[in-house]
Amino acid sequence: MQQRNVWSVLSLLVMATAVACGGGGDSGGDAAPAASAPAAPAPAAFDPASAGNVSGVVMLDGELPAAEELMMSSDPVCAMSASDTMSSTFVGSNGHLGNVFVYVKEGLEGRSFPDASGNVVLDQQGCRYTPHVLGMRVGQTLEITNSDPTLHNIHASPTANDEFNMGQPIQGMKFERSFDAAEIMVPFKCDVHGWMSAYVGVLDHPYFATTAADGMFDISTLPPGDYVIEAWHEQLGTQTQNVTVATGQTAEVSFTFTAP
Ligand SMILES: [Cu+2]
Repeated sequence: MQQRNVWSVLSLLVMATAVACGGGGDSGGDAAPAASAPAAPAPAAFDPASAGNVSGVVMLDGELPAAEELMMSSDPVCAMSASDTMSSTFVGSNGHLGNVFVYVKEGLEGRSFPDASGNVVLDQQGCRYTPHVLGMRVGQTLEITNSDPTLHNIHASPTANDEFNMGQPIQGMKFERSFDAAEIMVPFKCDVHGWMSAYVGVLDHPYFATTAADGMFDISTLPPGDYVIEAWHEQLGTQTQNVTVATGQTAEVSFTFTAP
């Protein structure tokens, strides 16, 4: 009995020694201090000389819905300064659709890009938000300005970011906000003028565009690779397309939404 206990203890010691030596790593006892353990791999560097582009057009299949009449008479300033039948939701002509946000949804994971330079402006002018659809970067400054001699109330209702709701009663007022997280899309409303809305796409990369009234968009200087491009419209939803971007080439992508 006594002898078996001795052997048990000895075998435990042998095992413990083996574990201790093995724990030193593959370098056979020449263990590196924990502090010099390799950090997470640096994001893949991107040489702009290797870039390609994506461009295309967003079409609307069917009739562009007529602009609805807005109840601007509730505010004489608005009634005087703007047409009350201009739609921001459906913009375009000849089957081309504007105010569609187009961006790289997948394919840039693990990359990092220089911070955005300059601010993005969302103006309240003629009792509308200008622009109606815009994109910006995480952390970039959004300047919200009031060009109208009337009270506007800027009410952003994000889901991934913090909500805010502030009045701008005086023409020329300006305040600044930024967003901490990517979000497609942050809706903006004016609580004073029910017809006023805007949508802000917040991204952690610079590859996005809003279609003009001719439906065209360009996303330039992309690293070569395979991407999923998404087109977003506030009422018609989203569509995606896969695209391969090659150095020095412009990949053409088009989207067609069906009119409501
Ligand atoms: Cu307003």
